[in-house]
Amino acid sequence: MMHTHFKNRKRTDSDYDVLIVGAGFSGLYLLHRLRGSGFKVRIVDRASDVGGTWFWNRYPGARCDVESMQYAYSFSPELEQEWVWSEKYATQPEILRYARHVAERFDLRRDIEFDTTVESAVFDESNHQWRIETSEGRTISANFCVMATGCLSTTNTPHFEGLDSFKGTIYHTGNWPHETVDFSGEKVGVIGTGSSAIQAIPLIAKQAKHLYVFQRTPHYTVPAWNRRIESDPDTKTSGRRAYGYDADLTIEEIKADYAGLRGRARKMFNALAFIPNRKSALEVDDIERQNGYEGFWQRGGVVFLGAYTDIGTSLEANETAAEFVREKIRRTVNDPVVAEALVPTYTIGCKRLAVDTDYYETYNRSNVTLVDVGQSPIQKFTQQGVYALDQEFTLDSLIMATGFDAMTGTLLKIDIRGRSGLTLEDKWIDGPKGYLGLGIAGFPNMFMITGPGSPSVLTNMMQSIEQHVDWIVGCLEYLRNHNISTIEATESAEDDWAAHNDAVADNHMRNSCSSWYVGGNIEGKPRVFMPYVGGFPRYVEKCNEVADQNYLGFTLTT
Ligand code: N01
Repeated sequence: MMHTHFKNRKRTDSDYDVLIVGAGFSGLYLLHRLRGSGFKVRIVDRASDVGGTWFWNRYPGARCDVESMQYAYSFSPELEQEWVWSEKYATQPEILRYARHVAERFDLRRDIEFDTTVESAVFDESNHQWRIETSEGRTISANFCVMATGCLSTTNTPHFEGLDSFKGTIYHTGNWPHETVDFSGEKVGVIGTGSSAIQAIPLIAKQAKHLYVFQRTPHYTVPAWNRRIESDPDTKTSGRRAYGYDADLTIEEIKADYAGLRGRARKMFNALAFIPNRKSALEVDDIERQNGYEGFWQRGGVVFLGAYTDIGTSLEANETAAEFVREKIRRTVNDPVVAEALVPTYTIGCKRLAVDTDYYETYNRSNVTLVDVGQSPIQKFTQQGVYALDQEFTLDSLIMATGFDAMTGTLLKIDIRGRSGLTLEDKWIDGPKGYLGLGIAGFPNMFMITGPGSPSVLTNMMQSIEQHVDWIVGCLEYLRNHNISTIEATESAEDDWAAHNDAVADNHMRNSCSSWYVGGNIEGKPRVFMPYVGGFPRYVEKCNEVADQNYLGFTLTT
């Protein structure tokens, strides 16, 4: 293919028009689109293969909590039709196979460098180029740099006294070994009870001799009711319903109108197609309310929060949903003391709602012990295990299910310097700031995909990724067509967007507890509600307006 380099009199030749950091779903699609538009593009990724989060998170039970038919690209109708998901919620190995299939199908690998970690990215004002240095000592220059680095890609291992002395094996769910790990006959400890732990615990409990779960805060989780969904080759029809969403469509029905499903999803707050209840939890009587919750519980999945319109906005309504789940926990867990320790008291949906298979049931097993460290933190590690509640728990293996330095951690690990040597670390000293989660004032020609200030993690990521990629490609084409050499968010646009973000997050239930959404899991991280909680449709409308008005809120220079 002919590459149409950016032509501008101020430019000296760069290695690439666009350097993309990250070969997850964002980077792969961006490479495909930009190459198709004639740009010279390169991806670098620290991993040895494509897949991003699905490359690293290989712990037992890892799967997506967005249904497979929706957690898939929509940009290629052929790809949509030919790929066959086997389960309602795809496992990590299946999603990774999908990412590899996409890389092969669109011949992406020839423009990706694996095992390449970006150490720094510095904007050179003399020629308007980014200079990217890798840990291997290479320098790459590019006119534009796109951070497709993912929202949950830097693991968090909290500091525990004596951890280094522990003689057993330590794992992190977010950086799991590629070989099979067998816990048979072992005493295993898990620290954390977020989404990762909730998926891993039931499976590890079946294998380990004994499992100790160290829980600081109980988490709400709803059942997945996962099942196989592929067609039955004998009858040529699935006969089985693929979806709890969208009127229980089968795979065949979805594929017959995939665009319709996507279109309906894009109109939804979280970019997921499902049929929410249009009533307030407070306008119906107790019986109707319980039935409503039960119906959504039986559908399974994160759409439970759509059981009534005001679960996210009214504390009183939220409490009715929370109490419904608390009662489920009390009825599932046999030991009332353990059940009560598993019951969360904060608003439901504040921390990300988890989706599970047999999580609460697992605490009825005789080889599982819940160690409630909510009131009294883990004291220290020893060679043999961990001290908590003034007792020593001896362990062969320890699993950190302690999450991520979300949304900003990966960007801040790279030494990013914009105009006049401004570092991103200094710019974000009081929390991340940017325009639409896409651009940052002081950092021209750099884009983020699903960055802080965009709906990202509050939506079906596939939809948000495609929307950002399409916007960035449209923008780069515009700049090329108008012979523009730099684009940079203005500080006033950034300030206005931050004020709007804060206003919508202010009274939202997602902002009513400590979570990684607000950086609450990382010591010293400024408390800012990072994703945009105004909903996907409103956000897309704003992005489109900005593009339609020749990138209003950005400064363009020739
Ligand atoms: O991480 P988390 P995660 N002592 O931050 C605990 C996505 N995801 O990897 O709540 C003791 O949620 C911490 O306790 P607390 C999804 O978006 C998706 O599980 O801070 N405990 C918490 O229990 C998800 O939200 C999928 O008090 C400590 C846990 O560690 C995000 O990734 C699957 C501690 C961390 O939970 C992150 O999930 C998996 C300490 N010092 C993940 N420090 C699906 O698609 C932390 N904890 C299904």
